[in-house]
Amino acid sequence: MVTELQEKGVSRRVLLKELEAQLSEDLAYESGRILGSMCTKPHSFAAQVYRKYIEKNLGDPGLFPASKQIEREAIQMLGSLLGKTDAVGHIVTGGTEANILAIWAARNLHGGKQGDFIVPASAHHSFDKAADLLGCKLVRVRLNDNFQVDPAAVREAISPRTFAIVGVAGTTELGVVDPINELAEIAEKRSLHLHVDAAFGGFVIPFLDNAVKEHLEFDFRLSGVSSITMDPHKMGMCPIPAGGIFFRDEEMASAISTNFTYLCGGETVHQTIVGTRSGAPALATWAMLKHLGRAGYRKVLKRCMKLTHQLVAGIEEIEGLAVVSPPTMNVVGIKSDVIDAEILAQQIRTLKWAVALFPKHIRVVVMPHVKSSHIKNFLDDLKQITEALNR
Ligand code: 0PR
Repeated sequence: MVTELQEKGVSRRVLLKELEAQLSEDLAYESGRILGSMCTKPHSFAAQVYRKYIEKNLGDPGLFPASKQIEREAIQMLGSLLGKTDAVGHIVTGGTEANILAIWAARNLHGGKQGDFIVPASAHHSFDKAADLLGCKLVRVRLNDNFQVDPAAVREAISPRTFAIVGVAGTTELGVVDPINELAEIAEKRSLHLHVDAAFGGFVIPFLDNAVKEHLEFDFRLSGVSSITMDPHKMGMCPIPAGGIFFRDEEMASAISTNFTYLCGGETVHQTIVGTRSGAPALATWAMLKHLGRAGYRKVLKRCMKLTHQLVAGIEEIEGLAVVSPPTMNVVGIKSDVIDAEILAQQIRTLKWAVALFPKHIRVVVMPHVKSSHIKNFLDDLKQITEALNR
């Protein structure tokens, strides 16, 4: 049935009731069935701030200079997590926009309009969008046995056309961290832009135990890192749309600047894809960072990691199932040597668990909305499914 716009309006009460009824078919994070998402229920305080400031428009900072200043402070706080308080950045619509902005800047800076950029085989599909939009070629290179990009493959793939390398700190499929330090060395030696996609891992790695994160260098402390994606709307627990793009310096960021003067603020600079841009996500991110502090985020992650280990231990007890690799963060790949991943996923989904399916494994992301009881119920169902399929 097609819904056409009617002549006469309908009361708020009737419409809210209708929406409530229609939306009951959506999954809710509280149900505990969402195990395959990298988003979560926004923190109640972040949601409160977001709702309150819904009209702020950072596309016209002359009207909202105070909101712009708060965005700057949020960027500085995030920059401090990434080893550079003076990184130049913006709160954007998500990891996709952030990754496109990074490749766009790298392409413009290195004059690579006919150029190519190198990404790991595990890179998120937003880089395919970037390549298509920017008219560049994307070169995917192989991973090693630990599902990290192989630096030797990156070296081999570099050509005179190459303008950038991408490394991932927290891959979409397994939460693996690439050897960013080695990529940074290559980038510096060859004068290439290194973009680190830490859309997910940016809010995880800084809050891991010191002994673990020591081996996971990924940020501006490595001098070869030029830009970083880090999304508040994933493990930052902020409302969608809140992604983060960070450049090492203004020169890089200004490679994608559009300047114009007709607005009442005079000289206006946009360094994002969108023009009109809600300020609410930036204000919610600012509030969330201040409210939780480092200790708050560490606590959230500690709980997610504890449940991740509960999940891994449970999987290892189920005959025929295994984890793809020991998880670095709260992302777990589940595989079977005897059951096809697609069939396994189908069965799991029939029991109303929402999991992600990759060619050879199922992905569970233990986000803050996941509880121990959900993991237990999921493991019980997994056991039954594998026993039935093994029979
Ligand atoms: N970089 C990495 C490493 C990602 O994992 C993702 C998204 C992005 C960039 C792009 O981020 P945006 O989706 O914010 O543009 N990773 C999730 C995924 O593909 C996105 C997602 C989130 C999917 C919630 C489903 C979902 O329910 O799994």
